[in-house]
Amino acid sequence: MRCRSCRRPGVIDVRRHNAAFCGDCFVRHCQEQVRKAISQFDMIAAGDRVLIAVSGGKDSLALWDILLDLDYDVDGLYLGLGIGEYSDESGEYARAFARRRGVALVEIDLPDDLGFDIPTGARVARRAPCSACGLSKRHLFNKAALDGGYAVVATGHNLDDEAAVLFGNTLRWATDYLGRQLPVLPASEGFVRKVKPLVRLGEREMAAYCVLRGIDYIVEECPMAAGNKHLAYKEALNRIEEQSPGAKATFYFGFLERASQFFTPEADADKAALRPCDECGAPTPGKSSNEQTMCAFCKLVQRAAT
Ligand code: Q46
Ligand code: ZN
Repeated sequence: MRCRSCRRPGVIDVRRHNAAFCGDCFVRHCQEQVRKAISQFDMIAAGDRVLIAVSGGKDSLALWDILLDLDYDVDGLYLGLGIGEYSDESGEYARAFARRRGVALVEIDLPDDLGFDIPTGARVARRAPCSACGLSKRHLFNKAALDGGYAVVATGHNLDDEAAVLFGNTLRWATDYLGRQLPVLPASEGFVRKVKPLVRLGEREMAAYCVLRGIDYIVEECPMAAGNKHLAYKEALNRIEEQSPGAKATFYFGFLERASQFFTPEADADKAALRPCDECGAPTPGKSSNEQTMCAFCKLVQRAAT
């Protein structure tokens, strides 16, 4: 197995590209894939300040590293979820990376700053933990970006994540979600732009990138993930990929090229119907009458406080 670019001995093969790479060329390959994704989907414009949501895991730290090396102006945002040791440890990895690269890390701690943790918040709001968590992340990442004057929020969702989410949404024909499943969600009233620059790279590639670059990250999965459907979809797609290398990329990019436009009108209509939350001002599905409009995040905070 020789490196596709320089013919030195390869250290990783990427079956999807039918290619192997040495360490240096693999790091360049990852940078190139991120650069291509950014330009293909117009993710970040010159001068944009970027806030990257870092979890302490391999994907977000690798993406932060790559964006810094590509000379983007990018600060990190770490959200402490209050999930026991998992959160304590993942925060340490995010802080260690920021120290090592000498970059800024904004921190929000759910228990300290908002008075609840994900396990408790989910229980009192009668939501699944990942649903309460996803809701909190979406709300707080957007708010932190608006408050800090950032143009873009970047997340470390990779090709495996996006293919698994697409698979789940397709199985349920969740047309509203399908209309929003894009690598870029443009800015609109009350929302900053959201981008996923890792869509051209898989999970295994991000783990290899971190090893080659000496980036320490939390290896354990979040304990709340056990048994969730997302993992089952990932496993199913991994088995398909094993048989047909490239199947995930064909599935995901084929959707973007040939199918996503059929679902965007529904998502656009949903967006047009949003009204500001009476509590925090964030756009939320509004009521037609004079009833109070409260966003799902404010409801979660309210329930968790009682
Ligand atoms: S952190 Fe949050 Fe994930 Fe943990 S509670 Fe679920 S959504 S699994 S990416
Ligand atoms: Zn609100």
